[in-house]
Amino acid sequence: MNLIEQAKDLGFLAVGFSRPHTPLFYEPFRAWIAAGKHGDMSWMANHQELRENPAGLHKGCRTIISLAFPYSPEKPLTSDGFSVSRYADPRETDYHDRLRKKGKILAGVIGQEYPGTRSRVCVDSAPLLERSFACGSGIGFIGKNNMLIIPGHGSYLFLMEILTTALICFPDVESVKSLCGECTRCLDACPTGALEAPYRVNASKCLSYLTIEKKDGIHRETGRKMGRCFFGCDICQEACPHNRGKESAVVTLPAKDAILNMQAEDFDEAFGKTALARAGLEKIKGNIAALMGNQTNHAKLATDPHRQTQTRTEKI
Ligand code: B12
Ligand code: SF4
Ligand code: SF4
Repeated sequence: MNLIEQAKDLGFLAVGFSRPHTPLFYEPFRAWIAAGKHGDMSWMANHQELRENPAGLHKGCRTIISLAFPYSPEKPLTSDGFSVSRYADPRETDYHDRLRKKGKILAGVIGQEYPGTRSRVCVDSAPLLERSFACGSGIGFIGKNNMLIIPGHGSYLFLMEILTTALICFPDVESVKSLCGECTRCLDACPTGALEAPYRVNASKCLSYLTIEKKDGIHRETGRKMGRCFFGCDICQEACPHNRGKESAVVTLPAKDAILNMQAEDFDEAFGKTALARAGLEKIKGNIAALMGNQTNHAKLATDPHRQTQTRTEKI
């Protein structure tokens, strides 16, 4: 089986190729950082030279392969109607681990097709502008909500890249035309105004950032805008016509009070291997408290040993 056949066999939706040049949207990225739109995610401002010149991430890199992998469009619900983002499906192990395993299989295929070459798999783990490369490789377009959208599938997908020293030949890339047109549904739907303009997310206002990445708790004012979702946010994707017809939901979580009463061991046992572990139990409890109209306990959050986000680093 060749690389593309094997990728499809492993469940990938699309495969695209680029050379390791400056990413398509590097300048808007730089402006985004300069304007401080990355909130407390100081790691986003690091390694700008590598984001500009991704060849530095993998010595001798000659091809970047962008791959898109779908996740379930079913919204995960608690038994009493609260929810988390679809990407954090508690039935699945964290996508970083799942995709990395698949990526390694594909790297093996490349090694067989191009003996003597080396490949590196990246899933959300390196200073690499993944959406820019996916868009530049012709697998989809970037919507005004910033999401990489594949026509006919939508945006409920993860991105992964394989950086390889193999000089893979590919035809001239045909870019996918934007299908946003005059639509502004995502901007209109965003409850916090984080989508300040088309293609411009102010991360520090984004519920995904506030409920997962931000170290401090959430203020009551923001809590009111969270609806019933206590981890991540899918609102600008739910509003998008390219995800239409994917509004189903499934109960995969215990009731809210059961989560609030969990001890660290219970959480580790139930969700330790899922994407929910990134925020940690205390952050999740704080998020629930915030959407219920209570203030978060900041002191407790800062010392939660189960929270993974405080030391996030990107591998270079
Ligand atoms: C930091 C980060 C976040 C931050 C900041 C979000 C953001 N929009 O930047 C926070 C925590 C808020 C976040 C939230 C989410 N994230 Co996130 N995140 C990342 C990460 C690590 C870096 C993104 C980045 O570089 N941001 C900086 C901005 C400026 O760059 P950008 O997002 O690539 O946006 C580009 C476009 O705006 C474009 N652009 C600028 N001007 C213009 C003009 C035109 C005309 C066009 C076409 C494009 C364009 O240029 C930008 C720079 O390349 C990536 C993984 C990676 N290494 O790329 C995942 C990633 C982007 N996230 C992902 C996901 C799934 C999410 C959430 C859906 C999770 C959730 N449900 O809660 C939300 C979506 C929020 C949103 N609407 O963007 C996926 C996206 C998959 C997809 N289909 O696009 C990624 C790729 C992770 C992965 N490997 O799958 N995320
Ligand atoms: S993820 Fe939610 S808060 Fe963030 S930009 Fe989209 S709608 Fe707004
Ligand atoms: S909601 Fe409309 S404007 Fe926003 S990404 Fe989807 S098609 Fe584009």
